[in-house]
Amino acid sequence: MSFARSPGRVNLIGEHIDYEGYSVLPMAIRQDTIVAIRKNHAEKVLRIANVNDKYTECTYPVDPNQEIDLKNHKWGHYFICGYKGFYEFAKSKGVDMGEAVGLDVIVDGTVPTGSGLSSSAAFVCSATIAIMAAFDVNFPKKEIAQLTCECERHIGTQSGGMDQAISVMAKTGFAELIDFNPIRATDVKLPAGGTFVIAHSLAESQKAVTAATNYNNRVVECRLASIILGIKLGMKQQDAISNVKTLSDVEGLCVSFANSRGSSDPVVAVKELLKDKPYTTEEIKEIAGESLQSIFKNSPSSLDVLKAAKHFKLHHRAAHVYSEAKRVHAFKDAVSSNLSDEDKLKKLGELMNESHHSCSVLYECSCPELEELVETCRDNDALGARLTGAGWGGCAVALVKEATVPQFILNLKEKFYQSRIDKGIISKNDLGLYVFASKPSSGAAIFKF
Ligand code: NG1
Repeated sequence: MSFARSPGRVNLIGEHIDYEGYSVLPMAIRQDTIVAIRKNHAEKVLRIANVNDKYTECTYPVDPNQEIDLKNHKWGHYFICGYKGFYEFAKSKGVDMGEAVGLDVIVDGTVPTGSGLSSSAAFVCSATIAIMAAFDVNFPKKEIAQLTCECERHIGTQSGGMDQAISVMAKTGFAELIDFNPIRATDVKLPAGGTFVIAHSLAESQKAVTAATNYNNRVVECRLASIILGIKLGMKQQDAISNVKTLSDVEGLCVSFANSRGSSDPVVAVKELLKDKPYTTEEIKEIAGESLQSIFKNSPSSLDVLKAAKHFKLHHRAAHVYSEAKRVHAFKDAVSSNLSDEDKLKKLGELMNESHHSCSVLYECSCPELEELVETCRDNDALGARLTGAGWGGCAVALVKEATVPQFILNLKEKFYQSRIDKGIISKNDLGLYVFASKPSSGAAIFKF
């Protein structure tokens, strides 16, 4: 029998930019998902049970090439993401897996679901690592981070890779600056005297279910924005469509354009070259010289986005991505600057507030409950507060002076949660699950018996 654990995470800054190739700055939290696994040679089936009986047992065939039924969402699908991804990766490495065998699996977890704390990545990572342990296969952490990101895409979201990277590579006591292409983690020691408090807005964010209108919609909008920027900055239509995948691919062109205007900020190009009003499908087709269905013909989840979308807010999305990417580096620079710890914390708080504003106004991934919660945090002396994770519900993270944390949490209970307790939305006894302080925790681990 083997056990694997993988933590959830809170993203401190750098929202919705990992899939555009930009660095992000999360830390692991202590809440995690644990997967117990053993081979079952008697039955050729994957049997996936959960300690919590809210999640009923799921069974799947042992075929690693099975399709995941995305139209019929089940919690066990996340295990299959790990299973499929593991086999694909093992095959690419030339590992001979022989004939598939049955697996008995039990899952337990403390990462709140639909909360922006990446319960999905914690599950996919612990599942994948548990499968590695069951088959006695090991890969380096960086490869596991990349592999688990690809695993999670089997659920139909076009994930960027932040959550799996931090879940696998986190170290106790440090947040991590995560770079992509290739994945790399740099330890970030946060200034003394500040604590991050995580608070749930109590609006559940069902990322996989709402992918076509929310998460994947933004991925598609960013791709369209980058193609149009590429074309407007001199690329041939076909080259832009074939070669430009993310806003980071055209950042150099945008910066050169900004240079010609006496700036180095790519947002200058966004402001001049992408119109402020939303684009229609026809307008984009006209500029790109190709229909959107044809541009995205190889991505079924993007085609679902096109079916659901009325228009595309390219200017706003690109302005968010480029400005948020800069804030991540400003955050890291402030941490390693010569400022006093107090001034560092003040600066980090300001950057978090700016990030929230950009997520809310430009990226439109907030919701009324998150707005109220972030406002309540700031009214109660948080140095900064912002939504964390994909948004559209889930958690906010607030930076609070360490000495005031107990009072801050009490104030949130009174000003945000009490009315929800009165309405029966949550029980008073469960409050500790919805609002808590968190220190940077450790990454994934395997235990074998
Ligand atoms: P959460 O909060 O776990 O839904 C998602 C993506 C990240 C990142 C953030 C937004 C997955 C597994 N995670 O996080 O990669 O893009 O949104 O910054 O899809």
